[in-house]
Amino acid sequence: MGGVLSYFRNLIDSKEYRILILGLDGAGKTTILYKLQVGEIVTTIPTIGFNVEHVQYKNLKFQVWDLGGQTSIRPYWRCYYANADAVIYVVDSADKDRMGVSKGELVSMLEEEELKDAVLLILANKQDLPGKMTMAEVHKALGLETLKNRTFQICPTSAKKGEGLDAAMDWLGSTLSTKKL
Ligand SMILES: Nc1nc2c(ncn2[C@@H]2O[C@H](COP(=O)(O)OP(=O)(O)OP(=O)(O)O)[C@@H](O)[C@H]2O)c(=O)[nH]1
Ligand SMILES: [Mg+2]
Repeated sequence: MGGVLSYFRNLIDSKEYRILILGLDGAGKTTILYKLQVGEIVTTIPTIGFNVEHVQYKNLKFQVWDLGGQTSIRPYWRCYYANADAVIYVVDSADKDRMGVSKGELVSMLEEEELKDAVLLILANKQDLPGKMTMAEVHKALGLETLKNRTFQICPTSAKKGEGLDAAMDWLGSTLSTKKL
């Protein structure tokens, strides 16, 4: 029996999950993508278009799409929604002035039919910066208490220091694997 179970588990785990990284410009999406892929902080420039990389995290495989977050590029996010298993939504926790804009983009993204089954991981990034909002403050500012019918988690991270990403990815990995069983 254990053999049969592990056979199916391996089959499921060999699936490559399609993940989108979204969020406003400068939130840290590209930094996070390459921290996950190569384990290092790379020097980034604003993303015009997208980066896509294969990421192996523990025993899971992800195809990760990092989309540019500038205002003029955001309308193109929806071109990538189809078949997304999860969205990683990145927030700059120190960018208090634009928290409302970030909330607006999050809310309209979540209204999209193509994303109705996608798991949502919110990263309250840049926790290393002075004056940053705490995870609880970001939770409130984004109105997450009103989210319904959505599997989601919010995690504090500092991509720069490499803090919090492992815990966040552990949650995403186990949530996606469980969902498929
Ligand atoms: N202090 C601090 N800086 C960070 C962190 N994560 C990213 N940054 C910096 O924030 C800046 C923007 O990071 P990017 O990863 O390019 O941001 P992005 O979300 O990809 O931005 P767009 O491509 O324009 O959408 C860079 O200078 C990063 O080094 C963090 O956790 N803490
Ligand atoms: Mg980028």
